[in-house]
Amino acid sequence: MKNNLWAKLSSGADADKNDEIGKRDFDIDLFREMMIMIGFTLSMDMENPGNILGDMLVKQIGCETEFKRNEFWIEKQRHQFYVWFDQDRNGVVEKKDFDKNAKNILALTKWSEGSDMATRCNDVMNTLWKELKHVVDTNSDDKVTIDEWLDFMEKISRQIKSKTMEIPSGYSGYLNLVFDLLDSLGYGDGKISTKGFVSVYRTFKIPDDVIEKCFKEMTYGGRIVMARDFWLLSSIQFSISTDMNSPGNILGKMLTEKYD
Ligand SMILES: [Ca+2]
Ligand SMILES: [Ca+2]
Ligand SMILES: [Ca+2]
Repeated sequence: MKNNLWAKLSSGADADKNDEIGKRDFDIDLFREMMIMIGFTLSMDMENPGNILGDMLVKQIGCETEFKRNEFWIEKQRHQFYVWFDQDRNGVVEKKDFDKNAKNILALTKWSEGSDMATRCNDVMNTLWKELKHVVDTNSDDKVTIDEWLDFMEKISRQIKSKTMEIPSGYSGYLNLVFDLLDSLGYGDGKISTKGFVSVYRTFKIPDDVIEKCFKEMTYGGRIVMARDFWLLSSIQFSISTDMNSPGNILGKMLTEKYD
């Protein structure tokens, strides 16, 4: 992924100063992630002249190649399907799984039934289910199989890549909801804390120290605040990036038990 521009920029980096970052090539990776983040933020306002630069950078850095499934991508999506979405563990995803998912989120966050957040949580789950069913339940049996799920995520990944990080609305609503879930545990202050991050991923039986280490690495040793934009960026990387050092893939490695 490093082209001449990045090679030039990284040649000035002083490796001796980066000991605490360990194996990560700190300067160039941080710079690249920051650029993607700026491009992503700016791309929300297409009228902004600065967006042309952001758009160009995002295309150059993240979206320059066509999306292709690989083994790691399939493994991440299988995790999403079987652990996050197939709540009753019967091997297919149905409306009732989405209902259960919403209930679990309400129980974890203590958003009370009828509150704005609880209403949004239920709306997001209903919308995502409808979108999923509409896009990939081709045999219309109200069940989504793992193969149908992989098709859905591939369509999303292709759309994000071809349209410069434009996320389909149902999936975008879901990613934002997960941010609100992670943000609200600890303090609902617009950023994900280590505590919030640990309390969600602990439910997947991942040891606390592993989750803490992963979060620290994702946030470049705590240098980047995990605010909404950075979470969305990480989630997009989880879906499309082939860069194994990107925050989204660090998360992917943790979820698929490849992280140590
Ligand atoms: Ca199920
Ligand atoms: Ca089906
Ligand atoms: Ca928070």
